[in-house]
Amino acid sequence: MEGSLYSVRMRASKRGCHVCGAERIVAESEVVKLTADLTRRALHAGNGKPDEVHCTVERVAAEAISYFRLPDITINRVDDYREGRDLAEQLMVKAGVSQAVAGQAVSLLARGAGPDGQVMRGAVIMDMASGQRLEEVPARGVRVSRMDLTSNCRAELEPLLSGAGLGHRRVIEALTLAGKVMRAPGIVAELCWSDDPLYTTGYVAAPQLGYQRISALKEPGDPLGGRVLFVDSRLVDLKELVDYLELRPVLFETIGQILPAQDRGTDHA
Ligand code: WAQ
Ligand code: MG
Repeated sequence: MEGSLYSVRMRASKRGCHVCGAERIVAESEVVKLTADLTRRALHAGNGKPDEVHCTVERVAAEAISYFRLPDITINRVDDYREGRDLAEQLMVKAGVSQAVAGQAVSLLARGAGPDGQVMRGAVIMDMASGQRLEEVPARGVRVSRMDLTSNCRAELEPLLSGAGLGHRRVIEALTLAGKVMRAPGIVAELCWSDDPLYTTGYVAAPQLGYQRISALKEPGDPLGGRVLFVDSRLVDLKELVDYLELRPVLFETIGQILPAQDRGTDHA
């Protein structure tokens, strides 16, 4: 990418509750179209018409950008969300999260991690051993921002994802976010599923496991979702971590692999 790059962030809310958001880094020539596209997306979000939409455009200093490779994607097919949640727990444990904390994180997202069981705007930060929540403001959480693919990387990845049946915009966005999270100091794993009532797929991502997509992590119609980032708080300076997640610009310039689908459901065992 040449010329100036801009971080474009959108967030939409309704009566103070998060409705949707997005974060991109694009060339100056794309900024106007992108802000229009993201505003349109916000106004047509599946979970309620927002009464506020904010778009923020900020120039990114080229020297500040880190360039990385995207994580590999593994597709896990499960028969229902219960199996999905079991698998998610197994994967979190493999990544170093204690069994009890993995279960606690799943329950937290299932009942709504924000105050009064609402959806949070950002992610929970959770200690992998004690389950203690470390984010400062529980309604907001930590919003991972300032990450995207280079235009070449996007052009290479999009047809591959579409060919694998993964053409939904949520896949690329989640993969990019998980990619940035996995490079963060002290992160051991991430758990995520959408707050979109119709989008039931989620994932566990971890440095050693890559992006482990799980076909169902909630029931259709469920409006709750969220993200939990697990850290080893003995190794982490929280301020350094949050600064990296929110502020440090990251671009992915190389795609990862898309690994063959695995049937994890008991019907297929
Ligand atoms: N930083 C931190 N947390 C975020 C961010 C962010 N930038 N964006 C969303 N969240 C949190 C917030 O609590 C949302 O309610 C929750 O995550 C879900 O966000 O098929 O679409 O945008 O491979 O609804 C994953 C599977 C889809 C994709 C996730 O999340 C696939 C998704 P959503
Ligand atoms: Mg959403």
